[in-house]
Amino acid sequence: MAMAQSRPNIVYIMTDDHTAQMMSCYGQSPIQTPNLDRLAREGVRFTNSFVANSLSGPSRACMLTGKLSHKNGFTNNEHGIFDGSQQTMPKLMQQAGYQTAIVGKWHLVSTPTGFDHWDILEGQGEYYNPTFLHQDGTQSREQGYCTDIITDKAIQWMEGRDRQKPFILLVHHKACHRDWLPDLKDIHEFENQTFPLPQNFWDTWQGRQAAQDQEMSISSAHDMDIIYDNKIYLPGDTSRLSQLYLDYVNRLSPADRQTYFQFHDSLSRAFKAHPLTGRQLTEYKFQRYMRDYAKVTKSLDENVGRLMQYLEDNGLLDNTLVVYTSDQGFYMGEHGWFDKRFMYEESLNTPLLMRLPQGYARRGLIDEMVQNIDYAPTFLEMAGAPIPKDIQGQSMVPLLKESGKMKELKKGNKSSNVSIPPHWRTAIYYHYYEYPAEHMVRRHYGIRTQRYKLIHFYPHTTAAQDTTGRRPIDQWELYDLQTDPSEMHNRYGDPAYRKVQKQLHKRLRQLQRHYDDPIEQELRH
Ligand code: SGN
Ligand code: CA
Repeated sequence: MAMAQSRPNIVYIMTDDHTAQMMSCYGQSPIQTPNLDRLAREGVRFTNSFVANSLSGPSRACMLTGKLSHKNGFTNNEHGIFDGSQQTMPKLMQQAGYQTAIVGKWHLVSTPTGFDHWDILEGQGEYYNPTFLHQDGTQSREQGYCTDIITDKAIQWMEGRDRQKPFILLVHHKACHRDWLPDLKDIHEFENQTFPLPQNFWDTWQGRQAAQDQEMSISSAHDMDIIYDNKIYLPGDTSRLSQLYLDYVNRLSPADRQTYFQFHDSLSRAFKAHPLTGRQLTEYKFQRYMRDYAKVTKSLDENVGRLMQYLEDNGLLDNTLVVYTSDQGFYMGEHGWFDKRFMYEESLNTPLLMRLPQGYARRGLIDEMVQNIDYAPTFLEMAGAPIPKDIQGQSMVPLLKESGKMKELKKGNKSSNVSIPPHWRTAIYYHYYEYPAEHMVRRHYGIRTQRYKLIHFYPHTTAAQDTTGRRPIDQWELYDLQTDPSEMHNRYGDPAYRKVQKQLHKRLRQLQRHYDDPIEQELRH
């Protein structure tokens, strides 16, 4: 019993596609996220938090297993089915005496394993009156807005839990995933705000072939659809995605539908009265995109506040690790894009905040490079459970125990016996697989160090076998993040970077060997 009380609870909140550029605690954000800011203020904020494969299912599989995609088997959303019979963090937490639960987005096709309780969205899930799949095999359409419902379910489960045991609860939101449908109470928010264009919004992707070939551009009518994505729709309109758009909105009750269309019809009429073209149209789409995303984020922030309030009111805050992260970052117009997938900064990064339980003294910023394969070993160590040898991530516990004051001490006094991890990683490995697929981002792998990034976009088949009708791409890219943080200048082959390039190739090979990724050998054959 003493053990049960001393071990912390874990509330892991993971959103979908919420990016650091849209969180005020990360600076530069055009919107305020006061509840997330509070988490950052009272806890720690990671400045170098990365995913291993910037896509929903793969990212979730990395988190659940502590292993990279080629080891956990879930490399992409479109052809994968998560093998739930494998070792996972929730199963190991159960063995360690924790109660385990997940509510919200699951997105791994197979049924969750290792959870005492689960209640999940079907596939991507819906914003309005979403359908949930329950543990007893039934499903039901729930009434309300998905971010509120997922929070309600999280609170309900905590209310009914076994209070003799510590718990780990995964709260997986759908927000802020496409197509960014707001809670109706927020439908008029941000309408007077004009969002600044990122400085590389009009990027023409010179020297970057894969970037030229993507289908995630705000400017493209095919990639960002004016009806489906921007909700410029009047009855009688038909477009590629209008039916899908209506399917989602028509989940609202007739009264709510009226509220929704009252607002959107007037927008649509105004747009159609003065049709835009060219850059004006692209900028208009950008503003609509930003406003919708901001509305969805507002409700997310409020619901995080609600969950925190519950923990506080129930005396749980002091002995609970609260994690806030996303399944990946997202482009908010950088390079002219929405979506993710690329190994460029905005989608390789994922926000990470933690409010730490008693006994974990670190506060403020943590600059060490962490990755989503690190959650599993971190939670296991906190639970006092052994970390199996085949887990590829590193426990963040040593980073969380150290206090800022101790760090200062150590700087000035090398002999101090403060526990800063001496061998923390200085580079991360990335591998993205989903091509050919929606948004047409080529397969690639790469390494990111503190200053540089080396990426290899590789053809998924030989040129002769490529059935997509597109040119096969086999291109290396190198970025100097210090002089070119927006990754506009591919330095690969530049004589000024010859030495750096050679070194990065070597370190990349080392990482591939270390993580046992067979891709390089495969490409040679
Ligand atoms: C859906 C979206 C895509 C998105 C993928 C993957 N299209 O297919 O824009 O890239 O999900 O996102 S949508 O029209 O269905 O919204 S992920 O976060 O789940 O990996
Ligand atoms: Ca996602």
